[in-house]
Amino acid sequence: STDVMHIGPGNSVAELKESILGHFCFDVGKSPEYATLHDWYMAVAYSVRERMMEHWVSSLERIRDKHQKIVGYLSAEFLMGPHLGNAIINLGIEQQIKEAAEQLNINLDEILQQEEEPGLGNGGLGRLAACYLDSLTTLKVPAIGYGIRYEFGIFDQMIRDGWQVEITDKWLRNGNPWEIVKPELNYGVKLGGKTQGYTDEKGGYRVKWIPEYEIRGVAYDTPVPGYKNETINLLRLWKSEATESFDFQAFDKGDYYGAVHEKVFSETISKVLYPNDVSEAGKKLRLSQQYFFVSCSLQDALRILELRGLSLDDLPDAVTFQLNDTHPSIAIAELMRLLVDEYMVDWDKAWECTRKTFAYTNHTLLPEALEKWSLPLFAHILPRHLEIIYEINSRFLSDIRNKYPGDDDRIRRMSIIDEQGSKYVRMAHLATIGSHAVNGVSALHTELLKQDVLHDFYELQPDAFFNVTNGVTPRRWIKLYNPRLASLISDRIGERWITHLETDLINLQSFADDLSFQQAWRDVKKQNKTDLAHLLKQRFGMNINPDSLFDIQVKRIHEYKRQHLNALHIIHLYNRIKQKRTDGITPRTFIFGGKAAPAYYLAKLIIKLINAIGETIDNDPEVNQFIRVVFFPDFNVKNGAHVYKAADLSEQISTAGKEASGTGNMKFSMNGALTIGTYDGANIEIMECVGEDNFFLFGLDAAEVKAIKQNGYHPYDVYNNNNDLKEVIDLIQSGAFSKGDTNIFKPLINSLLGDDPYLVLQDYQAYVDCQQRVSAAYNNEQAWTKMSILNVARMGKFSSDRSIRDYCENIWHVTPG
Ligand code: 26Q
Repeated sequence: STDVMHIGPGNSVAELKESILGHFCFDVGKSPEYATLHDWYMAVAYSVRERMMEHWVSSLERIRDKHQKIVGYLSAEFLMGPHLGNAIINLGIEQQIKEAAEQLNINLDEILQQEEEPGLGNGGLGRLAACYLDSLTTLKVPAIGYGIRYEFGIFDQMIRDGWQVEITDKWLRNGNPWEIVKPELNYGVKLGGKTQGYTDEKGGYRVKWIPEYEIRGVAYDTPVPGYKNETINLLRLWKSEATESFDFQAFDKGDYYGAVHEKVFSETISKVLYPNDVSEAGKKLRLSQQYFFVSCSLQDALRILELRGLSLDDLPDAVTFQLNDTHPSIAIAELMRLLVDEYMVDWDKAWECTRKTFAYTNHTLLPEALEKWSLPLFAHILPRHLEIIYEINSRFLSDIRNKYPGDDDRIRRMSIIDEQGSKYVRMAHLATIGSHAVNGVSALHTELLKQDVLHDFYELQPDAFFNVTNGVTPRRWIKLYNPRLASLISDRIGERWITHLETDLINLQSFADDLSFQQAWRDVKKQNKTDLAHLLKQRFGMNINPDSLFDIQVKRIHEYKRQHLNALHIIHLYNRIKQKRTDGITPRTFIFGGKAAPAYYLAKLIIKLINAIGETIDNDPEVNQFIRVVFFPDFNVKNGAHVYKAADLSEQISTAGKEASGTGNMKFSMNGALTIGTYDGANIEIMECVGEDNFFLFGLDAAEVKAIKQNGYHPYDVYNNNNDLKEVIDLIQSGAFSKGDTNIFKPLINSLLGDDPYLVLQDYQAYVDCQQRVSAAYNNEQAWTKMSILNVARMGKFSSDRSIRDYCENIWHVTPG
C-alpha cells in the first residue's frame, strides 16, 4: 500500500519522488544532469529527514510534559552508523523509497553507500548507546542522548604493507544532513582557575569558582526515529566554541591574535575522539572533554525542568541520568556544585537529589581500564570539583568508619582518592557512591563486579547492584543489514518479531527440521557470503570462496580478545597442510577486522601478523586450496553490514573474565552464525539460550583463570610440553611469514612465552580441539543448518528492547509509553 493518507509530507511513491526532486532543486541546487551520487544522497536524506520532522514537534511536547520522566543517556560516545537506511526502515517507507528511486533512475544501494558514517565512538560502548537510543524510541520512552559532536571521530584504518595506518576521519567534509544546529541552545562552561571562600548575606560560608577561562557549548540535534511508531527522540551533541565575551575582551585591548588564539583553544575541546577503548591516564584534554559535555547536559536538563515549571526538588522525578561508564561521572560533582554553589541548596538535600538522579553502568573489569585522574591535573582543570569530591569522600568515609570501626584497610580501599604512591581520583568510586544504582552488562560481569572490583561497595549496599545484560537492536542488525534473512523469517512467523524478539522469534524453532526451510536458510547464507566475496574482490582484489566455511573475528584488536589465539590456530592448519596431514581439514576463510589503538604496539603487531599469514597463504597454492586469511580494513558499522550476515562461525574467544559482555557475539548469532567461544561475558547467556549443543565452548572459565594465575602460570612450560604449539610458535619465529625476518614478531612471541597475561598458550590446545569439532560439524550440512536456525530462534533475549525494559523497570522506574 503506497498511498496511505497522511497529514504532512506524504509517503506515496509520487510524493516521495516529488520531495526528492524538490530538495534536489532547492537544497542541492544543481540541475539533475550534473548530479553526482552524493548529490542524490543529500536530496534523499533531506526528504527522509522531513518525514521525521513531522513527529519532531510532538516529541518536543513530551519533553515539556511534566508528568513524564526523561532519560538522559550521558555518553562520551555514540556510534550511530549510517542514518539513511535506518531511518527508511524505521519510518516503514522502504518499498516506496525503492520505487521512487527506480523511477528517478537512481540506484538506492549506491545512494546508501554515499553516506559517511558518524564514527563518534570506539566500539562496543559507543554502539551500545546507539542501540539503546533506537530501543528507547521504539519503546516510546522520552530520552535524550547527550554527548560530544567530535569534528573527527574514530580514525579511518588503511592497511599498508600489512600494517595499520591511521587516517583522519573527516566525516563532516560533505555536510551532515541529519543534524540541526540550535544556536540559541548554548551554555557556558568554565575551566581552570581557583576557588574563593566568601560569606553570603545570611552569614553562611560559601565558595565560588573563579575560572581561568570559559568556553561555550552549542547544541546539535539529530532526530532518532522509533520503529514505525511516529516517535522521535533526540541525540543532542555539544560542539565547543569560544565565548563572545572573551573575544571582545581581547579586541578591546587590540589583541586580535590573542582573540583568535582563544577561539582555537575553545574549539579544540570537541575536536577529536580519543581512539583508545581503554582509559588513558594523564590526558588533560580528555578530562576537559568529559566535563564540557556533562556541564552542558546538566544545564540543559535544568532548563527543561524550568520549562516544565518544576523546582529543583522535582529533578529526580523529571530526569534520570544514566552514566555510560565513568566517562561522564564528573556529572556527580557538577550537579553538587550547581545545587550547592549556584542554587544555594544545602549539602544533604543536594546529595540526596544527586544520588536519586544518577545511575552508573560499568563496562570493564580490566584494572588498567578503570579511569583515574592524577590529583594535580584534576585540580588544575576542575579546582572546585576536587573540593566537592573531597567533601563527598570525607562524609562517605566517616560513614564507613562508623560501620566498620578500626577497619583502616577498608577505608583505604573504598576512598575516592587513591593514596598509594601518587594520588589519583578514582572515577568508578565517585560514580558508585553518587548513584542509586550500579549495573554490570552481563550476568558474569555483574557477579565479578560484586565479588571483585566493587566488592566493598556491594557489601555496603547490595540492593544498589543490578545486572542488565546488553542487547542489540534487531531493526539495524537483522532487518536492515540482513534483508534476505528478515524476509525468510517474516514469511514463516510474521513481522512482529521486529519489535517482539523475545516472544516471537522462538516460533522459528518449529521449522528447524523442515528440509525445505533449511534449504532456503542455506540459500540466504550462501547469497550473503557471495555478496561479501564480491565486495572484498571489488574493493581490495581479494579472492575468497563462498563455499568455504566463513570463520570471522571482527572487533577492536586487543590482547585480551586474543586475535593472536585465532592466528595460532590458522598456523596450526597451515602446518598440517604443509605436512600433508589434511584429513579432517574443512576449507575455511578466516576473516578479521578491527582497529588497534594507535599507540598500542602489540595490537598493531597482531594486525601485521594476520596480514603476513594471509599473504604467505595467498602465494602458496598448496595451502590456499584449503584456507585463506583476509583482513577487512576499516571495520566500522557500515562495513559490519556485510560481515555479520555472511558468517558461519563467530569468534568470541576472550580470556574468561575479561570481556564484560560483548555485543558482536549477539549480532553474529542472531544472523545465523554458530559461536566458538569462551565462558565469558554474554557468551555464557547466549549458550544458555541457544543450548550447549549449539555452541562451541572451550577453555578455562573465570575461576580457573584466577586460580591458575594465583598458583603461578608458566607459559614457557606449556610451549615446551606441547609439540604442536611449539612448531606453530617456532614457525613464526623462523620468519616463515615475514620473508625470513626473524625479528619482526619477537615482541609478540616474547610476550606469549614470557608472561602471557591473557593465557593464550594455556587455552591453545582446547581451542584447536574445539575448532576440530567445528570442522566436523560443518561437514554435516543438515545438522549445521538446524543449529543455525536454533541459534537465531533462541536469541530473542538479546534484543536491546529487553535491555531497555530492564533499565526502565529496575533502575529508572519509568513505564514505556
Ligand atoms: C577512557 C579514558 C580515556 C581515553 C579513553 C577511554 C575509554 C574509551 C572507550 C575507555 C573505554 C572505552 C570503551 C569501552 C568499551 O567499549 N567497553 C565495551 O563495552 C561493551 C558494551 O557494554 C561491552 O560489550 C564490552 O565487553 C566492553 O569491552
